Amino acid sequence: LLDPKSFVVFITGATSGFGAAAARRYVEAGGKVIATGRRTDRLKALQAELGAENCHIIELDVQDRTAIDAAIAALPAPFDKINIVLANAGLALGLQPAAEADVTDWETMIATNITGLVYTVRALLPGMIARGGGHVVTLGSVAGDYPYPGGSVYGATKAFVKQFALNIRSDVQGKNIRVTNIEPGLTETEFSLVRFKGDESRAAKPYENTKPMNAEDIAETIIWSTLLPHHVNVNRLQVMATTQAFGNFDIYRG
Ligand code: NDP
Ligand code: 8X3
Repeated sequence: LLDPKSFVVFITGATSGFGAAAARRYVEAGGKVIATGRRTDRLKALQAELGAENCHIIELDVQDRTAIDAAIAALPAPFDKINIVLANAGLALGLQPAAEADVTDWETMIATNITGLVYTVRALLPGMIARGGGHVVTLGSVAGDYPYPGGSVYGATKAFVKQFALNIRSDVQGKNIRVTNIEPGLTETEFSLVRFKGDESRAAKPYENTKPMNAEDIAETIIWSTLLPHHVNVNRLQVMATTQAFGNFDIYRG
């Protein structure tokens, strides 16, 4: 396995859920992280917990391409030697049928999950190639493979992320860059609270009377995929809670 002490990990969406858990897990393993997100109070608390020598923080909205480029250009040593990008920031908004969905919700999901993610990867890839290698880890979802009612644009953004990751692999052939799309299923984070816009009782429903995965479970799969030797590339990693499986096709009988 690789030595995680050599890892410098740029994380989007490090204020909560998978991103925050991954920041803790990488620092625990001896790595350094650049933790980014919009909520500065959360970033400051994370830095206080992990130590400024291990955790550099940047307030960043992934929809702002100029800010991403400026933040990367201004990184101090040793945080400027990024060799892992965890393109994790993302969200689902709403669960209405397509004909009733709020179009601004769709726009926000596309602007974050697709546009923000490609900005992030595009900004960091050339530096990693110039430094001799690295690893791009993207956050897809089971929703990128399996359709479900109300998942129209969210699932489609995650299908985009999967194909983007696979296509990048083709482009970086021979450059010592690995690309992995992590595809989790039901995991209890702030994801559901965001999807249902702060409605705590609706947000709790998907996790009621069952055992979902938690952010630490996914952080473990993320770090595992990056610890494997350089000659091993996990293309896609689909992970579900043991309590989650597949349903029947929905046949309409009029
Ligand atoms: P959380 O809501 O707990 O975390 C989402 C993170 O994304 C937050 O840190 C948030 O930070 C950040 N974020 C959202 N919008 C922006 C933005 N415009 N700019 C920068 N950061 C942003 O959810 P999860 O940890 O569960 O989700 C992380 C990723 O995993 C997402 O891409 C999600 O789609 C995916 N996923 C989640 C699953 C689940 O069941 N939980 C399953 C499969 C995939 P801030 O608001 O501070 O900017
Ligand atoms: C998050 C999992 O099933 O809520 O991507 O879409 S799901």
